[in-house]
Amino acid sequence: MDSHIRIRHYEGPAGGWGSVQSLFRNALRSRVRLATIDALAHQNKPEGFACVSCAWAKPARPHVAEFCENGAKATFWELTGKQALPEFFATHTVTELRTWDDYSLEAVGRLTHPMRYDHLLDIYEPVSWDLAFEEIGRELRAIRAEDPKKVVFYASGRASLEASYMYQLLARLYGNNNLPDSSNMCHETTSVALPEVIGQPVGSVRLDDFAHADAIFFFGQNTGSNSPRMLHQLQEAAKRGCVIVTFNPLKERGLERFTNPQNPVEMLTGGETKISHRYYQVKAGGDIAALTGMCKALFERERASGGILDHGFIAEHCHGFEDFRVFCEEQSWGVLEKESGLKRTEMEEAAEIYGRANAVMGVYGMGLTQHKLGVTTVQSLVNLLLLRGNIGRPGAGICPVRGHSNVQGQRTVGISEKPDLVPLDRLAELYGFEPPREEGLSTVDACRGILNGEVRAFIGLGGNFLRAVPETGPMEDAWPKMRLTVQVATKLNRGHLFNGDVAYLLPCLGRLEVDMQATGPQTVTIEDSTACFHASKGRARPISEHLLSEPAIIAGIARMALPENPRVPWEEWVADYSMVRDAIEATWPDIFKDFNTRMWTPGGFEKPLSANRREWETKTGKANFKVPEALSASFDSGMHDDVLRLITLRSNDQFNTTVYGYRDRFRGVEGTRMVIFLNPADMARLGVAEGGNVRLETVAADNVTRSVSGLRAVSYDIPEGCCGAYYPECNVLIPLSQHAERSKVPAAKSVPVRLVAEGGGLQLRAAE
Ligand SMILES: Nc1nc2c(c(=O)[nH]1)N[C@H]1C(S)=C(S)[C@@H](COP(=O)(O)OP(=O)(O)OC[C@H]3O[C@@H](n4cnc5c(=O)[nH]c(N)nc54)[C@H](O)[C@@H]3O)O[C@H]1N2
Ligand SMILES: Nc1nc2c(c(=O)[nH]1)N[C@H]1C(S)=C(S)[C@@H](COP(=O)(O)OP(=O)(O)OC[C@H]3O[C@@H](n4cnc5c(=O)[nH]c(N)nc54)[C@H](O)[C@@H]3O)O[C@H]1N2
Ligand SMILES: [Mo]
Repeated sequence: MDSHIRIRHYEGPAGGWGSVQSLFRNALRSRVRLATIDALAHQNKPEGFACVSCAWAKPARPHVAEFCENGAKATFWELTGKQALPEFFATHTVTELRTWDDYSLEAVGRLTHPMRYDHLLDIYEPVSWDLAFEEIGRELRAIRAEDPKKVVFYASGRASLEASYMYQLLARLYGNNNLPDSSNMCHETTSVALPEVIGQPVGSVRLDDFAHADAIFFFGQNTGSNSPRMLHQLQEAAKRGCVIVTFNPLKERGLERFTNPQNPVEMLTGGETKISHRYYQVKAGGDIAALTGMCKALFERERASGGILDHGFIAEHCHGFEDFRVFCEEQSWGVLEKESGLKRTEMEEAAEIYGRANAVMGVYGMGLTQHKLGVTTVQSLVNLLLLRGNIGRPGAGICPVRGHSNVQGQRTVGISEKPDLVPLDRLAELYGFEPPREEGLSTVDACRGILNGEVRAFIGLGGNFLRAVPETGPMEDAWPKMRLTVQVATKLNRGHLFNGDVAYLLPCLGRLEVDMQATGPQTVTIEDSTACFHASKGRARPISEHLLSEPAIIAGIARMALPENPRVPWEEWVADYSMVRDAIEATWPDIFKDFNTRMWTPGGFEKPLSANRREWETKTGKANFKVPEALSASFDSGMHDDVLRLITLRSNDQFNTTVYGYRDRFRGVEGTRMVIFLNPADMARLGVAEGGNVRLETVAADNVTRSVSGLRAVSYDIPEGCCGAYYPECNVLIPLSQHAERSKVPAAKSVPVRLVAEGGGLQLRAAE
């Protein structure tokens, strides 16, 4: 094996000294600015700034240091002193940069100047903001005259409520609803599933509920890596006697044990809290079966001894109960065991824990949403909660854990391709125009449009669209056929290396930096995973004097691309963001009443949630039980022994396509991301040795070859028939057609693949 690559089992807990060491390494590598220390002290504090990492709730009474290992890494990454200056771009062609990996590209440092791509020289060259806006405006006007539906306005879930509101208005004034955002690859499944069954598109759990839950059921959410601040609430809950039950194919350290790095006693004594009391290694895509099994067990217990179901709640509040009961009773344990990968006794045991707990929360993440039947899976979890009235009372509820720090908020303020979710009449009235009513392009549809040449321009407000989407091979080939591509970003990424005829890379302020405008320093707002809104104020000096804020860039494009509209005060909005908040309040008066005052509420101010009042804004006016249409959420039928279900995963050292380093401490992998986690029995069966090189090939009916070579085999505690490898390296394997049926979220958590032995270091064992 190469000398820098190490694979070993990590024995420590999540948090603890490992997390402190990891932080120091990252701080050194990022060459952070001095402002970082000040920044960390104000992270997630009232009067401070909202972390740019995950969307987890920010408590009213924060810990002394209300940040986690990964939140601090995100702060270091943004406040790096390193710069990607024009001289850097002058000496590296874009073609050369395409040979760099994701880590090296972002590690160059913060973007400092607006840049325009020169096709002849194959380099990015500095350009003035005025010229940039002028040309982008001219190009957009030309396409608009042809057909305004040919432009996509993508947003990654980080931009503030203010920037997001302005961005959706730009798209609608331009003439389309083509507003996909990262949520289309993420919790869109939630936004489709929850309104049908509980009448609201977001979760019902608030932070306070963690103090009242008797049991918390986790499905497909990797807290230790992806929302580590939640470990504080979990640790407190576990110490109080709350039972935590996890359903996850992989043994994830952050869901097993935790040492609070902010607790000196725990750090010195090596004290750790066991997080999960039960850990069920469900098959990828097996949750519908597991949940059905639990419900079946509950019905059996109810019949035997009674006292299990909340009959009063079901009679008063629910619809579809009888059909659901019959469905569960009809399923055979044999089939449920096969589809879930769990034993009947395990499903019965989980049901018993559920049945004994007074208040239960269902928490979930990408392990449920990124499947063919993701919507059904989320609704199956709601079925379980409804049986005992676990929605709309303290300590209970459904808790989708969102990703990007403002992804939920972007949807709230109108970034959506679905016109039904947006008060278009209100926008029409406020701004005196006729908004487009036709459904816009989701991420998957935008990819289709780019592949078939219908989409002519792509504007990206943050993110790394081309790297985060499925089918990256053909997507990279098709991308340059667009006329115009514009990327608003803080750091260079691979998505910036594929360019349309006219292409711009526009650098913006990060949320941690002072945003100085005509009326003074500005504050922005975000919404967290528990539907609370917070103010966020940057404190660090901007890395470059040439940066503009996201609102300023949006306004700059809008003023040049759109006809004059005196009712849309782009310039005044940029000068004073409180005026954008007034506009948001005018658009959604119920949600954002007194926005400019309430945004300072410690812990955030709450968005009203109807399900918490047990008012069900569904078609039936009730909370709906849903009978699943199938028991497997995956694309493959599970019929062929040599087809594995590939889970594409995040490491502890990345934030989506941003790779901070090559150390996945919790999974014991160092020095490389090109690994595949396999069950030892599958390795033996398929003749693959530890550390051997393998190639993965997608199994799909369309005859397209999709493969990734040079992955090293690592034996791991994962169910037979499932394997894991990192995102975004493996996105080439995901066919665009394999997405969640109703939400169109790419099915990144069970890609049917075949494993092919490669030469070079592979020690084949004779197949038994
Ligand atoms: N440090 C860090 N923080 C992040 C991010 C990051 O990349 N790095 N990304 C942010 C974003 S945008 C998001 S959306 C969230 C993502 O956070 P998560 O929702 O935690 O997403 P993943 O890490 O992709 O996968 C979650 C878990 O699902 C499990 N899983 C896979 N398939 C199944 C299945 O079929 N059933 C079950 N029950 N489990 C399954 C996997 O083993 C994994 O542990 O985190 C956010 N926070
Ligand atoms: N195979 C597979 N694919 C997946 C997933 C998976 O689990 N498996 N997960 C999916 C999920 S959940 C998500 S959310 C998407 C993520 O998709 P995206 O949100 O598009 O991608 P990110 O990697 O978060 O974007 C990183 C880039 O954002 C830019 N950036 C950072 N901060 C700022 C800022 O403040 N302003 C601006 N303008 N730009 C900024 C930087 O240039 C950085 O390079 O990927 C999805 N793709
Ligand atoms: Mo996400």
